Amino acid sequence: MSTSNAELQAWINQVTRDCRPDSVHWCDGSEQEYQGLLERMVADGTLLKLNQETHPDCYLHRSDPTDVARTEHLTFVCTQEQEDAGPNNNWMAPGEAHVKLDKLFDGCMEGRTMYVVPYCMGPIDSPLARCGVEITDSPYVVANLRLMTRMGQAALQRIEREGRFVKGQHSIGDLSPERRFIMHFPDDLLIRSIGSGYGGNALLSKKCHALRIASYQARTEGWLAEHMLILGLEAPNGKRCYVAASFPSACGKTNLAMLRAPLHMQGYKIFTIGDDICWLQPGEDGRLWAINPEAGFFGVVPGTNEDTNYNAYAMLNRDALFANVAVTADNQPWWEGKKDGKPSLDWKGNPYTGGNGPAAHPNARFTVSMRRCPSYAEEAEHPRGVPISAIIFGGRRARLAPLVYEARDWAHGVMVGASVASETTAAQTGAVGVVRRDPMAMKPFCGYNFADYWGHWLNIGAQLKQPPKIFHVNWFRKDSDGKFMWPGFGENLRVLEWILQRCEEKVAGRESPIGLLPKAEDLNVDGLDLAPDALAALLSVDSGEWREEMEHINEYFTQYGARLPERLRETHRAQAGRLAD
Ligand code: SAT
Ligand code: MN
Repeated sequence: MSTSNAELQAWINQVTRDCRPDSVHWCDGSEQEYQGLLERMVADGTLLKLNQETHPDCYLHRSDPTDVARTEHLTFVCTQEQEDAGPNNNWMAPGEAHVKLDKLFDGCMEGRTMYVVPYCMGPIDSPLARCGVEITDSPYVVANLRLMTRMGQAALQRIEREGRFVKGQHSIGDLSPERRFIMHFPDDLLIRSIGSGYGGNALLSKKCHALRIASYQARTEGWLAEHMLILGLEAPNGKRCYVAASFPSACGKTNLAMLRAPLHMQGYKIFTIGDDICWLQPGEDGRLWAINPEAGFFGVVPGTNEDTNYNAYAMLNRDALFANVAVTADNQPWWEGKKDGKPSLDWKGNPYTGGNGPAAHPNARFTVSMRRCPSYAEEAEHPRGVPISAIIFGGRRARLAPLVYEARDWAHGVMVGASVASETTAAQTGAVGVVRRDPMAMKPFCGYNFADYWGHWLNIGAQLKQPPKIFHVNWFRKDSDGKFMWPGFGENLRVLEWILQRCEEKVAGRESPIGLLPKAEDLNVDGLDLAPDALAALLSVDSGEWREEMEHINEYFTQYGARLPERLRETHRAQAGRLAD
């Protein structure tokens, strides 16, 4: 096969010459092609068939044990000037990066098939959607892309019509962490990734394209590429509004996006539009419109059950690809938090003894098409997207941050987002539970200098006649015994209810130096088993601790030097002042 797009054809010819695959396969995105890939992978052991009676069309992939999470220290943004990548990114000069990568890619596909995968991020006819092509030697990556993106013929046609696309060159190489790099060349709309077959490192459409390259592109084109879920919230009166919410990896975006109303809040319904990435653009009507560029979910498996995420659990018994879960004696997938069955083999395929760490890897993942989600919303296919009423920022913080508060205005909201901190999780290689600054949950994903990114956020806000209200939430506050103070999961709907009421101006808030908090009587806690005083603690602002926090935020902002927008500096100063009063 070939393409009428000369740039694409030339690039494919070049990569073929360099990587020297045995054959080249252009992916058309058909069901037949998908089934063929699965069969081939079952035959060579890349995939294991799970119990087809209990889990039809479900498969398990066991990663190389050194390749189970994103590797941020091997991820680079290669702009001409280091300053443009900013202190928030690892940087390498493009020339140096290409020399390194050329060596690693040289002949790396010998004996393998090279797949050419055209894909579209967003509904195929959406003006907000953008296309890309991933070249990979991993059939496992291709199968994941088929579930996660609109991939194949239609995407290629759009590329041929438009002429513009992001290039992603990927090889699993030899899977060695010593020869692993995930490099971005935003000026050339190019990604080159080698040595990993894991999600965010290898499914280049996701974090590499839809966040790092897209955020860079969005800055010049006047939109935002964000690490956010999108949900539709339908109130008992039938009115629907849309919320975009940003949390770091493995902090519950998928759970919130698919939340099922608990018994006492049956009038409410949540519809899922996206669980990880959101592209936002000011509309002609002065509102902020959002699309989900993806077509599937790549979610954390451990902890998922009927209670924590009813809808996700319901998706996991058909047409799902699992990575790094354990299996039961009758070959069903098993993970920590699953309520039935018991593990027979752990995620590495060794007999599970109980003494050797968890049975499933804590970052074990599922890949499943969005259409399999019971709460999936048709609006996910609307070319113009959905209008956003509220933006939520959040992190995982045992202390300090209240359950929920509302920013005073857009600029203050940008400061709230820019100051987010969160404890690290198993989604990235390295220590778990360390608090780090993770502005807008984009620390690992912003493709350019954060200072410029915050400036861009401020500019976008200035264009909105009806900007969304901005909130901050923290489901993860702990008491002095280390126990979570808030039940989380489905009960988070209570907080969404308050947010909705604030958007509709149905309730007033309580002023505090950091923003508006709910009045205790406005947050529905009926039937909740909260410890005495827990609600007051969850909704309290400790001025002393917050004064310290403002110092830390100031130190963090100082790294960005003169590039930090003055407006952000002022907003910080004003809040520090309110805390001092
Ligand atoms: O591997 S991914 O980057 O796609 C998942 C995550 O860490 O958010
Ligand atoms: Mn994510």
